[in-house]
Amino acid sequence: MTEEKKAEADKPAKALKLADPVKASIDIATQEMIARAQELGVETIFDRAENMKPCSIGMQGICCKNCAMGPCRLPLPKGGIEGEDQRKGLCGATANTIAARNFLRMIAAGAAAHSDHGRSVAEIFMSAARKETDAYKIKDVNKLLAIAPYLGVATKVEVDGEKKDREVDEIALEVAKAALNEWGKAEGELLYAKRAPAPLYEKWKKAGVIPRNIDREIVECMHRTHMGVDQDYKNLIKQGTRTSLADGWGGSMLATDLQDVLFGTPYPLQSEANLGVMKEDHVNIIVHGHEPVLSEMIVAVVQRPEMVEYAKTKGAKGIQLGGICCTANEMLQRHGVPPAGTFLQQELAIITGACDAMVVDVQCIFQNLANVAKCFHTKLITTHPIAKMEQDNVIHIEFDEHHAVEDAEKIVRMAIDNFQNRGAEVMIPDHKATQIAGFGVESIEYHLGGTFRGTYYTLNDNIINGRIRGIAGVVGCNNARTRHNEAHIQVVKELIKNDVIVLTTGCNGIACAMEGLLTPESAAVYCGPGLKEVCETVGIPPVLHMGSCVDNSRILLAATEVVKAGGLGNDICDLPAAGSAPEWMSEKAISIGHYFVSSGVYTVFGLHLPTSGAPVFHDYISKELEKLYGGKWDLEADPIKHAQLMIAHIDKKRKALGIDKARDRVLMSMTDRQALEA
Ligand code: SF4
Ligand code: MSK
Repeated sequence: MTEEKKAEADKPAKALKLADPVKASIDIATQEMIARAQELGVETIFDRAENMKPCSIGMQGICCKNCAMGPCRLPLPKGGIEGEDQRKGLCGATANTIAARNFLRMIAAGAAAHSDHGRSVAEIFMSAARKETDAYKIKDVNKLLAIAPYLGVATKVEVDGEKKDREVDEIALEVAKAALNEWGKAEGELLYAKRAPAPLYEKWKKAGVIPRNIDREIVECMHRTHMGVDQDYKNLIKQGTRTSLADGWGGSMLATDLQDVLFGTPYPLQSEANLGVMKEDHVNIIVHGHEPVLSEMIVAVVQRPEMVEYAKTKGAKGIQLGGICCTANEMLQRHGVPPAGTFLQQELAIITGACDAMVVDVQCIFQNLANVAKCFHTKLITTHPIAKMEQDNVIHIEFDEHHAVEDAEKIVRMAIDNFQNRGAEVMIPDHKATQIAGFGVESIEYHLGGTFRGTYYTLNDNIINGRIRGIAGVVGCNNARTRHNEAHIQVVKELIKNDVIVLTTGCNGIACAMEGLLTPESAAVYCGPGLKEVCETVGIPPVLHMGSCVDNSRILLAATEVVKAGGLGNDICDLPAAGSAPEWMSEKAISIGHYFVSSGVYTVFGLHLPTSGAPVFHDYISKELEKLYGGKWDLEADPIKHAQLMIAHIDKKRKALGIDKARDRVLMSMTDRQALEA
């Protein structure tokens, strides 16, 4: 070791920097809990973000580690270079090829996560259809009958020249088989692709991007991005399109549909949100992750009188269930279970000292949860065979649909038994907000429909007459590189202020709930006059929570219904609509963003995109793709400018539809009206 290195090694270790709670989050409960964690000496993601900065080359998408000759990093040299072709990896891969390959791998991982979730649900659906389990049954027969035709399953049978209803059990079994087949069939195309508006389906057909089966598209992404295979960024992203469509119109849509059939289609209900939903005198169980299959059983078990009694024998007043991330959203929309927070609040739920068990399944789960749980009495329970943790304080109770109720009982009893082990350091922030959640394609039709029957015509009418300026899908994660929830809330408030109705999912939905934007009353405070009038007349919030990450498929179908209702063009890209993920972090967000774009939606991401180091590829996805599918990517980190870009796009579409003048309507007084009637 040189003298210099020795001196460096002998220096006392630097103290880790701590996050400033107010700079880290706009949410008071979160600020309080970050401060609490620091007081207790428990490190959180907010502190880690202060001490480790991201790699700027990776951030721009121009680091390739697809073979052992790399990683090859291709930053633009200071002062620039003479020609783009001077930037090459060892094999000659250009920045565009590398960024496109990385982008494709993100889409593949995101699509895999959503679709594997869908596959798990389809497998349980099959068990239910075969009656191999008592825990799961067909709950929503209407939804089953609604989706069966899209999977090629007849709901009627001809007997003696007469059409008769088929047995539900028979239909369920065929739906289960047809659905599972979508992951690996040898021939044909994704059946749900035909649920898209016909012109969009034709665009996909012409471009050759209709998915063949879900798994195949993901596998092909991995093959094409292996060293020395596909080297043309346009051809690479074509496969990215096909894979993302296999996610949005495939794995995710199947997950949503089959969950609705098994657990019930969501309808609006009241609940609360934020860490304040936890109760000091109750056993608190937090479910976290994405797959609702075990949590559905936990919801049922905690409501049993004998469980509540058991909790009382341990000194608790009852059992309080809460959630984090999208398992929370799944439980919220069907049962009203309140989310205790977004992605960035998962450690904080344990730091309250009142979390008796945190039950995790798959996706978005910090490995550091185990380290935080070690500092408290919390039982951290992994439940999925594909998602274990290495730390020895983590308990693994593997979920099996054949013993689903028993698994849930074991977990709930463990949490109850743990109530007595709480330390003195309980601190639950006193902040929560009321929300109305549980919207979907069906309930929008019902709530915004006519007096006597559900329809999308009334929604379309309000868009055409300009009361509603347009529709925005604002979705996605938190990202510790930016102030928690700030961009989510600013983007959404700017949109509704300008009469744009917002459809939300994922952590954006939870963030909006925490901010009080998911109540009909919020319309009077935050909306422009047109949207306010609609919300007050119909009694809906200006921000409609549509569920979890896989439920972004509900947004695709809602947009399709708007097209079908007429008067706003023939395709999704004709609609005055835009998409947004202001604080994205997950590979799933890239897959979602890309299937929105490929379905005709102008989609703006916040923070940064991993394409900025490859300007030609970046231009291709943010300009040229629009010619193929009608949608395109955009990037804007500033939340207000971000929302304004979406509004400008909405106005452009209104103009193209010839409905831009409707916004100039004069609001008539009663005297004016009487004069007209006379
Ligand atoms: Fe470098 Fe090419 Fe290997 Fe990538 S595939 S690491 S660019 S040599
Ligand atoms: S949970 S993917 S942080 S939205 Fe679906 Fe939130 Fe993003 Fe996970």
